Amino acid sequence: MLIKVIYFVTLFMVTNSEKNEEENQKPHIVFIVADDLGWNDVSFHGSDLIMTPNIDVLAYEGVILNQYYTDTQGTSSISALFTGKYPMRLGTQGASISACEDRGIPISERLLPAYLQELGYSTHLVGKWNVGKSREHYLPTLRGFDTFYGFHGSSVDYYTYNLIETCDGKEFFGLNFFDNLDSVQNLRGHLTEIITDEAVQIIREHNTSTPLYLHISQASPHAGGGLVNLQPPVESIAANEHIAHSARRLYAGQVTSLDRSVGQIVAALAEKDILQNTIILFVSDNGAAPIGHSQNFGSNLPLRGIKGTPWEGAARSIGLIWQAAISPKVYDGLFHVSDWLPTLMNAAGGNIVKGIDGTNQWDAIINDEEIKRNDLLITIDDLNGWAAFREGDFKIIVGDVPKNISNYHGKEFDATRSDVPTYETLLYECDTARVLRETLNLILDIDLAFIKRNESVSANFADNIENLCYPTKDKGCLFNITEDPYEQNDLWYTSHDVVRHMTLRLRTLWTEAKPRREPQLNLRADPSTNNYIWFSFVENDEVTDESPLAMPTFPLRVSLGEVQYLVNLNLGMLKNKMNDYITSMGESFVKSVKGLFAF
Ligand SMILES: *[C@@H]1O[C@H](CO)[C@@H](O)[C@H](O)[C@H]1NC(C)=O
Ligand SMILES: *[C@@H]1O[C@H](CO)[C@@H](O)[C@H](O)[C@H]1NC(C)=O
Ligand SMILES: *[C@@H]1O[C@H](CO)[C@@H](O)[C@H](O)[C@H]1NC(C)=O
Ligand SMILES: *[C@@H]1O[C@H](CO)[C@@H](O)[C@H](O)[C@H]1NC(C)=O
Ligand SMILES: [Ca+2]
Repeated sequence: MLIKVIYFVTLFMVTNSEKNEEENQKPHIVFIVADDLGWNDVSFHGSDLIMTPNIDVLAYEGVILNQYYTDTQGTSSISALFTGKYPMRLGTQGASISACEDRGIPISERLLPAYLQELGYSTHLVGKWNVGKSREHYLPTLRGFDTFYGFHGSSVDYYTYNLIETCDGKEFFGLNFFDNLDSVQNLRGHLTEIITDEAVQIIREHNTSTPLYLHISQASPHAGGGLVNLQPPVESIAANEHIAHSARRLYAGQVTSLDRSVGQIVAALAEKDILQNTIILFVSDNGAAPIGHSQNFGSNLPLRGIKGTPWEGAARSIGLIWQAAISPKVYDGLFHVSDWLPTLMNAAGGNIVKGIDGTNQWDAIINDEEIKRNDLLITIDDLNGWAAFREGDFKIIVGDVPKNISNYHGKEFDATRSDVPTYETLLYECDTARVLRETLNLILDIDLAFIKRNESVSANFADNIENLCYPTKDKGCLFNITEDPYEQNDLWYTSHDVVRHMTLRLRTLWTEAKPRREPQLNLRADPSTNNYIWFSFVENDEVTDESPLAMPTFPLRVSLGEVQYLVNLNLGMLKNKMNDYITSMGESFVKSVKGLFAF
């Protein structure tokens, strides 16, 4: 009897102290980034054709970020993610870094992995980098990642791991896959699976006495490394046989393999017994390219535009947060990609990072506290000459944006040729649902899931392209995005004060930008001089002789109304300043001006 009591007491103490340890431990962070995955390409947003049950279960059991804004391309978005700053402050705005270009996130910047490293995290990057590789000091293991296994450039062939890029009219090609600083030879298999296997391996081998930050930056569903575009694993094509459009079916295969990868990662976390203490994030770095450069046959519908443009289809991206303890919801606050740094720092118990554009959103999301962000810079692209800004319900776009990339693209992808698989069944049976059920006893409530799906689905979309606004240098576009997420009803002529206020704010941000020059393509990057392996081709301390640039003029001509607004605003501010001054001076002011009236 006594023995039993002692046994129980000991057991109790042990469990209790283990529990405390667990509670005191910082959360593990697994950050999964998809490349060029469109708004319409996950089924939790309502896509009926491409099924993403593993991703969807995380969305339904977690927080769907319904107004998650990235920038419009990979380099710009990911540099904001890692620095917490708008890319235009870093010279990483606009078109992504080319493989022959000497550019990267300036080394004066401190990146998210370095901050987390300081908090005791083991930090690992698997997959894509593309925020600088021309110089060695730009590479991930010199920027805060303990390990790196992946590729540097914008994309890679899914089977040869080559990157092909045209530099000054010459076609360069070579291996683009690395283990820390070394190239990796003898790889076999499909890239998505290689990346997933490595991520799973890192989870298995992780010593859980330190918190884990695992950043998995998938290539999928980006088009392949140059010549060959859509390269899904063969077996994932079969899952999409109901899709009639050939290229769309191959694209869907890429998404299917990405979705399975998410299930495998969740399962590995459960196997390691750390799922209950892990924050999982799943996002896309920007919208899809249904047409145009790096076309992948993804779809942003019903949002307008394609990757690289200032339209919602490029910048309003897929985003979700899952954590065992989180109450499921759709978060409607504005969230910008630069918010991850301060938000995750908060989640990890770190200090507030100052001097950044990102806002800490953890308390708003987790504890329903007040939403702190009311505006965000969507994009400034000085080379193309356009910009977009969001404040409250409104979005303003200025600059000349070509019409042929500003419409609703990819409607033809929706054709089906046979019955679509039953969504509910896929949801119940996928790895993520099974693992959550078996390890955390979380049973998916399908009714709630469908309510959430409906909330995040874009309803009432009419493909009305009759009177769409296309911005020019003389007139921008203004939309109430809350009411009109499809950017169909231009309010430019009916909301003068909003237009003037937002133009002024955007002009101010424009003047704060670090200008970019046209990419200077350096032929020293040629991999054929290095056994067909891409490499860093500029010395860290090499000084490039480039004259300073000035920001081009703001891509909207000043109107009389804008000048009048500015004058009124300044007069108003002057009046307020005078009032403040007089009030603050109080008695002494009265004394000093009394002399004036001494007659
Ligand atoms: C994990 O790390 C802790 C602290 O550094 C160490 O004491 C322990 O031996 C490690 N465990 C394994 C399995 O390596
Ligand atoms: C759009 O039009 C421009 C100019 O006419 C052309 O250069 C470009 O290739 C077109 N883009 C697409 C995606 O069709
Ligand atoms: C979701 O929307 C669809 C289509 O509008 C509707 O048929 C269905 O009843 C809705 N489901 C829920 C749970 O609200
Ligand atoms: C934008 O539209 C929403 C939905 O119709 C409306 O509630 C809101 O008042 C509008 N915003 C402004 C500032 O007019
Ligand atoms: Ca991308």
